[in-house]
Amino acid sequence: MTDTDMNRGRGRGRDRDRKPKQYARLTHPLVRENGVLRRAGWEEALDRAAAGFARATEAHGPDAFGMFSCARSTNEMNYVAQKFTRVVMGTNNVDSCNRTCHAPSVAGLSAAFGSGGGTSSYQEVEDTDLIVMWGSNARFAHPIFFQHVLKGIHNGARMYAVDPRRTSTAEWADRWLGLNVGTDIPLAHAVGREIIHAGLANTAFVERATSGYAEYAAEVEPWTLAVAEQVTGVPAEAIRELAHAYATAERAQLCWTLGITEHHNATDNVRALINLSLLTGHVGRYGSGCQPLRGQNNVQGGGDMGAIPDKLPGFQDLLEPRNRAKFEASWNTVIQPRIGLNLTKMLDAIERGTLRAVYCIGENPAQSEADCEHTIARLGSLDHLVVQDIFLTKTAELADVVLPASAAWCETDGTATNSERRVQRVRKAVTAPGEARDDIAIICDLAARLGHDWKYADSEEVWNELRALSPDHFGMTYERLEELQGIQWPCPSEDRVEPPFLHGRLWEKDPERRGRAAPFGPVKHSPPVDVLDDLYPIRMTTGRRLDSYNTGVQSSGFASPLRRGEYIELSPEDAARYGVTAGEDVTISSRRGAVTAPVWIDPGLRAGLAFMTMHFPDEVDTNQLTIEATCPIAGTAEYKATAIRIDKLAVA
Ligand SMILES: Nc1nc2c(c(=O)[nH]1)N[C@H]1C(S)=C(S)[C@@H](COP(=O)(O)OP(=O)(O)OC[C@H]3O[C@@H](n4cnc5c(=O)[nH]c(N)nc54)[C@H](O)[C@@H]3O)O[C@H]1N2
Ligand SMILES: Nc1nc2c(c(=O)[nH]1)N[C@H]1C(S)=C(S)[C@@H](COP(=O)(O)OP(=O)(O)OC[C@H]3O[C@@H](n4cnc5c(=O)[nH]c(N)nc54)[C@H](O)[C@@H]3O)O[C@H]1N2
Ligand SMILES: [Mo]
Repeated sequence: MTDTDMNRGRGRGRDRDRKPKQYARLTHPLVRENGVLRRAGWEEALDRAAAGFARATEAHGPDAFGMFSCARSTNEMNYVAQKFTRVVMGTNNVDSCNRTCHAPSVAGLSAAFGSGGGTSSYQEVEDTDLIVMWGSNARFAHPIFFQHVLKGIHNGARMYAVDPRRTSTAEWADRWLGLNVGTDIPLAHAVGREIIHAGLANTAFVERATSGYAEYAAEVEPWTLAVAEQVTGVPAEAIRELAHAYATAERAQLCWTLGITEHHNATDNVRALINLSLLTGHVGRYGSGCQPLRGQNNVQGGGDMGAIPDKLPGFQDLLEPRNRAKFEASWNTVIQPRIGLNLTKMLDAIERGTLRAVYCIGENPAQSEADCEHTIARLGSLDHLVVQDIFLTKTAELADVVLPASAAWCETDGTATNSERRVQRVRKAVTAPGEARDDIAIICDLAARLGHDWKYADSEEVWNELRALSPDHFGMTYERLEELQGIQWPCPSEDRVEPPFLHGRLWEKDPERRGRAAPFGPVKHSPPVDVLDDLYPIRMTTGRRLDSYNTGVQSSGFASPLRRGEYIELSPEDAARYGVTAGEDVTISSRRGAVTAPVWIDPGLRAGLAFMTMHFPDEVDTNQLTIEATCPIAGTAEYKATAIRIDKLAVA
């Protein structure tokens, strides 16, 4: 029976009566007066915004300022936003929602390969023999990439899906490995051990291109198929099959997303997967690679442009004095020689009272952060909050000044960078409504009020400034980007394009290369922080549906006959066990809070596993339930593992 059959008549009728919140497009600036936001002119709003930043840093020093930059906006905008933070405000406290999703991928890839980018290209997924989708529901969340996956399957590739839920992506796989939430390291280690014991490791590659193999082999040794079956819930024979398929494939793509990265030990999870590519040599050559599918349209670019606390534009290390000197000369400034705070740490610093003013561009942390009531209290305690968005979000409702921006994807010129590191042009197709203005123009007007007169005639001028400072982008003129329909980084030369994959050096027979070997990460299993017990016996994971986007700000306004609102999705076994039926409202409680939502029965869920989205926070605020346990290396929260209970509503 399909889930449509199981929920027939329960969802649609009910959903017709539910009216999702329609967000108002921002058409003019707003300022807070006597506790409420009122309409203001641009001059007044910009004066107030700039004065508040100046007050906070004059009283408490430059690190009292923090920038949340926008992963939906252009590269050029992110470049200007981080320059504003470093040059005008004098701090490295700049970050974006990369922190809530793929910061662990960047950290893990950087540790192994020295670069945080996905190692291969979309075309290679069509030209490969095996695709492993690990903790990724790409059919819903990366539909364009999934078209390449489908072509790969059409061309003969086999596919494995590793996900606690039998997702829409898993439906396309040759085999679905339904593991227990938070047991990816045991599974990956058992795959690695099996590869070693079956004599299928690529020993020549391991010897030539990697380091730390002995420690890795010792770490995986206890993870026999039988032990792993017990911990992960995946049959030993399925683990063995995956190990043999991956190790014997001529070419293999290992793709992962938030099922791996939204955990308290996320960077370790990423390392555990990368280890498998090192063990088999499935990296650094055409058709084989490690591919974290990035979330927002330009979250890759935001990081590349330096809108992160530890890197300068072009992903250049901030702690390297030569890098700082180059930017200091160009920007005529002194860059703080200390790594700034990431988004997670900025929120902590607000609570400590050391961070007093935030400039939030195109982010909605009041609804997207784990344990969001806590985040709302923190944002509410700021001396000064400026929100620059295209809609009046819940975060904007907390602001002192709200600045209306044009939407980067259709009302602005610039470039954006996708998951395969391809920089592409975006063009202004329509004019922004009302008085809404370009993100870059707004930032520059604030910079001018704070004593920095930057004049950029257009986005190309910003891009050329970046190109001159970033060797990886130097060869990408706007003209070439048009002509070649996008170019992948690295692109150091104006007359060449580089191979579509990274780390080909790992295959070079270069005696000098030893020092650049890719290290294995001998990581250990660590179960989810929010433990199951008699009071909270159900494991809930959260994620996405095809027809809605993140906190719903950009997607709840349009009508879709297919879309249903928020539900608590339960397995048929759990619905029977707790005596609840499809469509019935229940209370869902965690150690942080409680919400009410109707039940949806999903036969793709195993007993003990529940699912909710984050798409309808105005109706059901899922993040009141989630836990703030974060990865110590990357700062990402464990959105994927909450302990909950469900209760029938008391009859009045
Ligand atoms: N339609 C749509 N597309 C989107 C978005 C959207 O909101 N809507 N958001 C964009 C953004 S910001 C991002 S970051 C991406 C995210 O894209 P995905 O990461 O693909 O999306 P999710 O549904 O959050 O999580 C993926 C899967 O992880 C699984 N999972 C949960 N826990 C575990 C675990 O412990 N181990 C393993 N192996 N798997 C686990 C879940 O069951 C889920 O199917 O999507 C982007 N694309
Ligand atoms: N429970 C749970 N929570 C999660 C997750 C999960 O899987 N489960 N996933 C996490 C992940 S991966 C992410 S990325 C975050 C997302 O969290 P957020 O980034 O906070 O949420 P969004 O809804 O994507 O908010 C994007 C905002 O950008 C604005 N915007 C869009 N385009 C532009 C533009 O061009 N200029 C400006 N100035 N603004 C613009 C939109 O109007 C919107 O308000 O949520 C995280 N929260
Ligand atoms: Mo994301």
